[in-house]
Amino acid sequence: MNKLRFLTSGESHGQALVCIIDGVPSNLSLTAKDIEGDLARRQSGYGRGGRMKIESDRAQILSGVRWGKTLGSPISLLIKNKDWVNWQDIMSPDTTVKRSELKNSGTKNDPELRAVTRPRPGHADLSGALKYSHRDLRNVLERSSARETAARVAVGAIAKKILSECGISVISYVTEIGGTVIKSTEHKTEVTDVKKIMALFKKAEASPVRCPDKKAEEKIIADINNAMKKGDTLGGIFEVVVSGVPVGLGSYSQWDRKLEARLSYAIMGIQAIKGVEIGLGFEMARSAGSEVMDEIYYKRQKAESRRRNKETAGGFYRKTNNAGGIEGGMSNGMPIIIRGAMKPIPTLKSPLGSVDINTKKGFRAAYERSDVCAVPAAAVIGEAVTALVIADSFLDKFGGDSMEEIKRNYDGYLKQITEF
Ligand code: EPS
Repeated sequence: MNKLRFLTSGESHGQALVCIIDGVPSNLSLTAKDIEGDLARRQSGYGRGGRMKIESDRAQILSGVRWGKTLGSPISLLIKNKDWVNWQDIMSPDTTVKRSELKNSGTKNDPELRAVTRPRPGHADLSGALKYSHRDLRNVLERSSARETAARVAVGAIAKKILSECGISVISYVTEIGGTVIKSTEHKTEVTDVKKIMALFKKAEASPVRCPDKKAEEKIIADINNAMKKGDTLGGIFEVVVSGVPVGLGSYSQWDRKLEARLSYAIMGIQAIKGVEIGLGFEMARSAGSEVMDEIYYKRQKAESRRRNKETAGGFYRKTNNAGGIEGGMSNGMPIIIRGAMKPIPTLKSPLGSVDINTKKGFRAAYERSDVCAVPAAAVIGEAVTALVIADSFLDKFGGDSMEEIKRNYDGYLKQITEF
């Protein structure tokens, strides 16, 4: 555990986001291009606000990579905030700047005029201010903002790269926004066919709301437009699928080594996530055991072909996948299926009741620029944090300092499982 460690830093309107990821093996091919794609995917999605028109996220690799290959040393990344130019005074780290000398003094960008004293219901604003003793809620909202997820997506792209070299892919799609659910049956966890899941993913990639069902997509876009007009916001559910996973990642032996536990932790760590399900999830609790346990079959030839595809539980297989690819805290060789439920964004145009922290008087909340729906982005972030946990579990099991060593260890394990 914790072979891969990372930290992110940076405020939403500060100069940049910074991340360091440690534990990436050497000789992994890596360039900034490998990270760019996911950063752009995270920025897209119908329902984002004006900020996404300002930013075009790029990760600059500052250390840990030489001539396109990782060194085995910590990798640090820098993602600059383009919006910073508009917030230099308000977000200045400099203590010597006098208000009178600030170029925006007296304008609407005046740092004092822009002090935030009205906490948004549902946001980190109030609890954060009380906890950290801040009189300007900006000191809370800048870091609690989902801007930080750009950094997690960047390190997640590195984790994805490790996994893809070992035949493991991590994809996502949106299954529900504002109560509209996709009708496609392929997304049901009973379905085990990776090709069908990949077809869903392809459709989601082409959808402005990452939704693989055209009819649902149209309704969702109309609902987002409606919410925008009403000054409201929408939440939803995304599903992340990991395929090509070998049996045996994670462990039953200790609570904090269980793969479901670690994945749930990572998904719940995304801003605005309020619920997680694995496989059939809550539906399982409403069913009889005989209806939902995935029965076990065996075919010798399957073992060989699966080994070639680097997707293996040996010759053992299931016809259903209600468990979502995890049993007893370990991957069982089936695709891993995890869902995250995102609440609607708490920054609303329509007024909600709150209390000013200075005057202690009630008010109807004021509006600042924000997103109406960020569920499509959350799906991409879900992929990133899932990839980080799976890559960490993979490195935990197959160890090694270089990609060559890891692949050798992995091949040996696949052989052992095939012959089991
Ligand atoms: C966010 C508010 C909006 C979002 C932001 C998260 O930013 P702003 O206040 O600058 O309009 O766009 O998300 C991002 C910047 C991003 O990169 O995802 C919030 O309050 O959480």
